Amino acid sequence: MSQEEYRMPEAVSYLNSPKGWKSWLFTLDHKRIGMMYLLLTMVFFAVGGIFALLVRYELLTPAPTFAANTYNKMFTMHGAIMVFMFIIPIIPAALGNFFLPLQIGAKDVAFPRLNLASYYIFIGGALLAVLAILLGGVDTGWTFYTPYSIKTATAATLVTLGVFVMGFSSILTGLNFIVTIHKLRAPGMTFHRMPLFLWAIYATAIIQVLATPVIGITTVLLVMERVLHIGFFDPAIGGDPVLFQHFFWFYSHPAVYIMILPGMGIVSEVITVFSRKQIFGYRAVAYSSLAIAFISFIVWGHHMFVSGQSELANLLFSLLTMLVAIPTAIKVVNWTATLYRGSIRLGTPMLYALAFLFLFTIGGLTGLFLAALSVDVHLHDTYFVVAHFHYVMMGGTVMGLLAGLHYWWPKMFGRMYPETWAKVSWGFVFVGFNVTFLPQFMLGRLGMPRRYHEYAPHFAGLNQLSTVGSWMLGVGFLIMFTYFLWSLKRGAFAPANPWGGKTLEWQTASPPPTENFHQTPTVTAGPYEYGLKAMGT
Ligand code: HEM
Ligand SMILES: [Cu+2]
Repeated sequence: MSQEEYRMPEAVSYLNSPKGWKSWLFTLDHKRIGMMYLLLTMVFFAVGGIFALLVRYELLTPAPTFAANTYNKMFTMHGAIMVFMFIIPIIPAALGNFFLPLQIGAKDVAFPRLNLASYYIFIGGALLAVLAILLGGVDTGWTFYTPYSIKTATAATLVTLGVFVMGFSSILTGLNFIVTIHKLRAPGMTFHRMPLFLWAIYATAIIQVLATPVIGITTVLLVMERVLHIGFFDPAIGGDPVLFQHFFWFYSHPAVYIMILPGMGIVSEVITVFSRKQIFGYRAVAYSSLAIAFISFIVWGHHMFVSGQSELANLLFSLLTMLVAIPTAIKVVNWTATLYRGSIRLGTPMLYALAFLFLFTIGGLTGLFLAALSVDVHLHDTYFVVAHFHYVMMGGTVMGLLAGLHYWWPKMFGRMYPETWAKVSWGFVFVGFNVTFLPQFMLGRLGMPRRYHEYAPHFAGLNQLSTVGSWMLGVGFLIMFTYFLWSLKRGAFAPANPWGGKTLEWQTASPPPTENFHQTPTVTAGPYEYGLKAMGT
């Protein structure tokens, strides 16, 4: 197996060969496509972040600052952009695209042209959404609940069409990944030698393929109702608004696992490599991804406990929801057991992985509160729910993403980032996150509803704390943006394997050549065999 320890500055890699912007826009290289996804989704993260800061600014004081309509648009654009244009696509489409072929020892994904097409389909859908923002935005909330979403005069048609189009990108990417994993693994790379990131990507891809069509159909029905006045959801013309909620959550609950599973996959990689120890319970961690994917399809009704669905449905959905805690806890316990007596290095990727472990656990446990029927009646539509899903989506997925971004940055760009600044930024992000969202649990428990632009004066203190936290988060991300940018030009050249990883992406140069490996690697051991006869390093 070729082993290029140090890259010379002038070395040829996927980044500089071939040259020219056209070679990027029409590339079939999974690494370049992944990189283009990364750039785009990061831009959306920034835009969504600005809307978040505006929302928190409104809530700094109990009295209104912006008009109610403006506020409605701000939280809708924040939620819709973050969910559909950032957190659902980013890990699979950017990091998954980049690292799936590398980690199985392949030259590319199974269908490179389809991969590029998926990217442009995503851009097409995103453009529709951006157009909607330019035309004044949408005010329905990211959930587009009927009957309001049928009546609103804002650009709901465009946004839902955008979601429809972006859905195709997600489905096709999932399909591509499933086929790639089945067909293109290097000799010796059995399923049980696959890195856990790929098990997570595989489980995610199954959800992408099976669940996304449902949101596609739902948005089409909504648009048909808005444009052609066919009564699907509006009771005034014979429709059923609760039906919309069923359709919406039948996709959107599995979608929360499209968000979290890839983050869990990254955490499995990082915790193992930074503990220099075999992962505890490899198969349990791998299969629990599939179990989570399966269970995610049968719990959607937990978003609808107070919608008037039958008591029996409530009972069953409550019970089924609690089941998710089992495979989830299996993962958390196995990660913790991996840390036990490991030789732990607290590099930035590990700090983010530990943040994930801590924050995601809080998010998951508060999910169980919400899954308990009597408790949810009190907490539904309060800030408690907002805090819960930010602990899982930001405390979980975003921390996992940042772990992955720091872990793989040297591989992707061939440069190191400045470790001290990365740790400073981590401090701001971690503390800022908790200052922003911990008070929201308390606000919710005290009864503060979500989506209101003015509130009772006795909620002011906790809200101010939360807004200050959002500024700390902003500072943390600005520092991160700055050192990443700096590193692209000035960072030290990265060795092929800076962290001592055992998976295949570390066995090729940093950044990798276009064809990934000069010779197809042959795999003779599992991905984390520290202390045993190692693969390479
Ligand atoms: C241990 C696992 C989890 C359980 C038991 C759980 C349970 C729940 C329940 C019962 C609700 C509904 C609360 C209500 O509206 O009254 C809820 C809301 C939500 N959860 Fe979770 N959850 C879990 C994990 C996750 C994960 C991993 C994510 C995302 C990565 C997530 C994202 C959300 C979102 C986005 C909402 C609210 C959506 C909205 O109304 O805008 N949850 N969760
Ligand atoms: Cu759910």
